[in-house]
Amino acid sequence: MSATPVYRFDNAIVRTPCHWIVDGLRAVDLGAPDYAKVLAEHAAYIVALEDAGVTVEVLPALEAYPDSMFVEDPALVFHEGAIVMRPGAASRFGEAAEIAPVLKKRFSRVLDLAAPGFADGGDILVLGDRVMIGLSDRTNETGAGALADALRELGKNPVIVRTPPNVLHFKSDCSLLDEETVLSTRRLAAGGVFDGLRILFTPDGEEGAANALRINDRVFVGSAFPKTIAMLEGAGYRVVPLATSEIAKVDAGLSCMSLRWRA
Ligand code: CIR
Repeated sequence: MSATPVYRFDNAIVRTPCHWIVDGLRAVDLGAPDYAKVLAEHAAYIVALEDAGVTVEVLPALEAYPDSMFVEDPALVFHEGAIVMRPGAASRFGEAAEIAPVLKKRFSRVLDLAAPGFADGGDILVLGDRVMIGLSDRTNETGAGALADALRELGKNPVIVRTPPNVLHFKSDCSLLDEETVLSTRRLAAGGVFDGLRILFTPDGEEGAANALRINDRVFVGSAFPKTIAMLEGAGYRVVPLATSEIAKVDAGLSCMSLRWRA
């Protein structure tokens, strides 16, 4: 385990949602998100980060990239440095070049994921002793291999795992709760990826709650998931419920909206 818990953060970067989020990528069309409501969810998320002791830099909206508010995907950040990713969706690929100069201002070490593979930050789960890279429709074998090399350069211990079919990102279905515990759907954990860790399973019908976010002494959880909230509170976690119903329409949850690190 690391000396400082991996969920200890004092800095974050977020990006203001652009108007074209209404055209954001989605696997199933449940209707377009309402822009004003997306802005409200995003604003509440920033307040929650600040309340948790995190200093938040808010980047301007990028109207050319509908999904650009989900800054977790084009980059990966650590205390030791940052990696500019190669997003696996064609409409999102250019987001990496937009975030790169921001990272160069904030980190002394910025590595570029080597071409030609692809990898999205949403497929990366950082644990205390290893960094899981989930293969998915957005992260291919070549990208995962290049990312493993970059992670080793930063002193990390990468492990390549599989995301089940029809799950957008590895972290759509799991999150870290503490260095011994993950929150996971049953379908993701069924492959044995979390063997050796304590697993709290999302209650049936609340699989969407799995993309929670541990920040310092609290866990952000979607407010539409009361059974998960009760389960986590019962297990002793301090839960901060946050509205995610609009961003859920474009397959997003609570980790996607920020890059977080300990400076
Ligand atoms: C996409 O499909 O790329 C966006 N609509 C949602 C991205 C969610 N990001 C994440 O889970 N890290």
